[in-house]
Amino acid sequence: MKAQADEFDIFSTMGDLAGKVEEGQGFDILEMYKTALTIRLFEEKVDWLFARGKLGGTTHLCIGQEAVAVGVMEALRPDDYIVSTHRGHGHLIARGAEITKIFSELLGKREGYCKGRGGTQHLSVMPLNFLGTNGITGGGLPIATGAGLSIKLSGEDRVAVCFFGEGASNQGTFHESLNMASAWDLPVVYVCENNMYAMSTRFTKVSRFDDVALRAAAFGIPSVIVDGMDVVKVAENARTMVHKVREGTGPVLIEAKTYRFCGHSKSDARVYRSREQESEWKDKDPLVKMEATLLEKISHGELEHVRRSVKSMIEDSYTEAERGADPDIKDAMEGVYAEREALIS
Ligand SMILES: Cc1ncc(C[n+]2csc(CCOP(=O)(O)OP(=O)(O)O)c2C)c(N)n1
Repeated sequence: MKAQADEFDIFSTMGDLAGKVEEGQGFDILEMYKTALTIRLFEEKVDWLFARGKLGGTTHLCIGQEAVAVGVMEALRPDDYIVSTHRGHGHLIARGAEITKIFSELLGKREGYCKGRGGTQHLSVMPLNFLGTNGITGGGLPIATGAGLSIKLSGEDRVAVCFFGEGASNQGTFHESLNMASAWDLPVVYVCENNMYAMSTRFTKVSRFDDVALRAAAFGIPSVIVDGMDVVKVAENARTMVHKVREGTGPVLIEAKTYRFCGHSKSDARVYRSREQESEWKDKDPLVKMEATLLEKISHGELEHVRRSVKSMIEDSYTEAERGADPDIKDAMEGVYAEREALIS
């Protein structure tokens, strides 16, 4: 039987669930910090490489948003699906991808996850069930919904997680996907990284409301708004929501309020927002918060050791990736067409 609207508190979100998860389910802050730091230093290296013309095209950095990727991944199993966005390096790293192979992909090397053919915006890693970053705003929403449908048809208790920005919630794909997922009770966790700006457009200029979570109510989808600068709050809420979806009650939406410290992509003078606003958000830097928590347990020296080892791992990974093979012109058509035998069988 169909769920009725009054079964949901549809005009409000579920509130912050932090602290309501099972006792004893602690988080390893040091591990989460190492992952967040890896994302930060990877992105800084990518920024550096672009500035020196060592990487082509463009890229979208997630500096400032690391806690969302790390906190959500904490709640997932290896067999869950992930669908990412154009700002996807953090999701990929938090999922456990190898740094060298990501660098190789960005450099267009054969050793890259997609043999250097996907680059930053079309990067998928099937062994990690990472269905790809995506250059199309809102393009991941139907993909994740389809993954949710495949899980449901197989009768499995996996979930599909879909990252998207608040800007993508103005795309038709958002509304179509959430409606279908709700109508068919699909196991999808929609994670909105609300960093307030889609390129230069502030969300409140193109929406009556600040909160994307309110839109979930229109589809009868439970939602929660979390502080996306606090990794523990993200992780606790994600665990609760993922657990709910795994039980088969249909999709949920998590809205993480966050901020990208850098510009939208390369060459962004950030004239659409003030330096004061940037500095207020930088005061909420998720890594600084994690460091403060860690320093209650470990010494400054130990923390510095962690920083140095992550930094040298990033440098070594890049050096190794750079030594990789450039694509050969004779392989240009490889992977473009199916083999004739495969088509016939
Ligand atoms: C269908 C489509 N329209 C426009 C663009 C250009 N574009 C690239 S990123 C972006 C903004 C996306 O904003 P949001 O979804 O909030 O993600 P954020 O960049 O803030 O992480 C736009 C409009 C695109 N890539 N695809």
